Amino acid sequence: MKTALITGATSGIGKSTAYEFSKHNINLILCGRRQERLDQLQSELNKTVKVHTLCFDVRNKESVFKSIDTLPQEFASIDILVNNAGNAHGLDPIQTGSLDDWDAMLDINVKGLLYVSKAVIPKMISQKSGHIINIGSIAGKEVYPNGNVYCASKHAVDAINKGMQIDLNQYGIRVGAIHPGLVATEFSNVRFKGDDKRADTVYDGFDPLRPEDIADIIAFVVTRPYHVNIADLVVFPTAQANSTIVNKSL
Ligand code: NDP
Ligand code: 8X3
Repeated sequence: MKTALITGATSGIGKSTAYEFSKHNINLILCGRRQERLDQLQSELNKTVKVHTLCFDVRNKESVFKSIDTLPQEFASIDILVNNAGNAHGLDPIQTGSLDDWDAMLDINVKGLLYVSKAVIPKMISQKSGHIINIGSIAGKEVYPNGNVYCASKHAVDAINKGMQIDLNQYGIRVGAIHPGLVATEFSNVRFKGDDKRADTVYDGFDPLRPEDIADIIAFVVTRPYHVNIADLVVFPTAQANSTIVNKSL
């Protein structure tokens, strides 16, 4: 049986991926900052697969390395890493954006992803196999009004994905990114700092992607034969044409 480490497993895309992987008999290392949610997931999913939880903030490099370096023996080798933890913080023009929001997005979405990857990659190199899935965004392919720093963080994920593909090629490690458009998760609740009414308006009037849709695609990606690597994938809801064009009249 394979083992997957999923960051940001307490909500949205990461949580749905945990459920989807359990259907494919993939053992799980589930990460997030909210221990009670991790505990709940563990008690539900360990009926099907082995589940270990790691509660850390991806910004805290000591916690990241300590948690991953001291995994129990049965979870020590990691076959799949889903670099999913991340969020947008704020939606402001560059001239009025908050420094705290900028720090959060760059520290979590970029540096956090790097810390977790740096902790896991040596295991994959020594196994001469592994699969890293980086969750980017359409915001990593386009820049939209007021998206500035979030878009920068996701453009960085796109670049890191390509860099990993090049550098890890010699070890037979698969690397690929999935770039979703609008997915109805807690993403906008976080972006708008708990203004749930404003968050709901993002997904009003059209049929957005659901986290299960992305989880289904991630499961497809990891279950391809080993010689097949899905390297870069953009996924929209049907109503979406790009970052700014969403048909709300369907
Ligand atoms: P959610 O807000 O539902 O989930 C975000 C997850 O990230 C949570 O599990 C959260 O866990 C975790 N997380 C956030 N900050 C940290 C941190 N500092 N340390 C550890 N974990 C953290 O959003 P989504 O499921 O939508 O987002 C998942 C990924 O998908 C993100 O990278 C996002 O940028 C990307 N994405 C989302 C899209 C969307 O429209 N929803 C579209 C394109 C990409 P906890 O709070 O417990 O730590
Ligand atoms: C999330 C999608 O369009 O809000 O990455 O940036 S978007």
